[in-house]
Amino acid sequence: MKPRWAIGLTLATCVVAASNAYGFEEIRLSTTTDSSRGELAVSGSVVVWTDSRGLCGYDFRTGQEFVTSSRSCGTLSVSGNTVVWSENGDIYGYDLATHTEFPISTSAAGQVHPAISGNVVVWVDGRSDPGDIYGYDLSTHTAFPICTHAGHQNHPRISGRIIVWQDDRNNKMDIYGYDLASQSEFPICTRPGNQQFPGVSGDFVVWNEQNVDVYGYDLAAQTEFAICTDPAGQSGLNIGDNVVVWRDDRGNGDIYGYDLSKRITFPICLNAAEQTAPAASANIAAWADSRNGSRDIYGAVIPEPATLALLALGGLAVMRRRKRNT
Ligand SMILES: [Ca+2]
Ligand SMILES: [Ca+2]
Repeated sequence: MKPRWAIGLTLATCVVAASNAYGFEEIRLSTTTDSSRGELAVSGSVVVWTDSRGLCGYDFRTGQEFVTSSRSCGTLSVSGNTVVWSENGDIYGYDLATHTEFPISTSAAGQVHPAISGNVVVWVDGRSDPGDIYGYDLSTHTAFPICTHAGHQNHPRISGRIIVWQDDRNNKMDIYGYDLASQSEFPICTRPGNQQFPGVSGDFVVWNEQNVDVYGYDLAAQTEFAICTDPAGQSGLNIGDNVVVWRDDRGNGDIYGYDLSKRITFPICLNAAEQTAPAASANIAAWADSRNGSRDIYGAVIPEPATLALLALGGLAVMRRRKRNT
């Protein structure tokens, strides 16, 4: 069941005349003119990013931006109240509720690209070879190896007990996974070509195919499916709950989404400026946006899946009109 704020915001989005032509009310989340850096991340109602002030965020429940005391930098990940990031080859965390920063892994080798789900943090670790996957349980304060196979394992993501990453052990990029419950590794996609930058949410694994398309795999049904194969490039994909988002080059650097429950694609932001680095949860999409000159953070409330189906039709009509006019 969705939290009450989400229902209220969804209704508001339906009632208020949407500020873009395909149903999403775009909101500027960052108030500084300093350019943001790296990626952004979403968990529930909260969007976090890093800019010159340090770790910043916006909570859709309060409609307020917040600036923390943390100096966090670069690529970050958030789950509940915990934000994690890599800094000078170490992994740190920040608790948004207690406003405290804490180290997670500071071993001599380099640790980069952290991701978090619940109490488990995973990252790329260089202590044995160019890239292995390690994890840390915040509740038991224990670190553990996840994949130390020869070859380069990179870009780990985690959802619950499932960890996924890209792996070049077969001399090309494949997607592998690990189940924390059974402590077993398994291949997800090892076919020819490069599969990279995976994401995972529940039973769904998604990845970038050959640097241009988006594919998914249902771990429960053990079936693969195409999410977006438009001839233009798709990149920077991210997944949160049932929503996949990516940057799409079919227009002018836009943000698109895909609802895994309804299996529908919908445009989120087609603004003429460049949009990049999207992230999402069930209710929220956020991205970096250059419409004001600086790299600002924008976001939008994602309507219920049933409403999305109608909006997708409207959005497709907008795209067709745009195509006719060019
Ligand atoms: Ca390795
Ligand atoms: Ca654009």
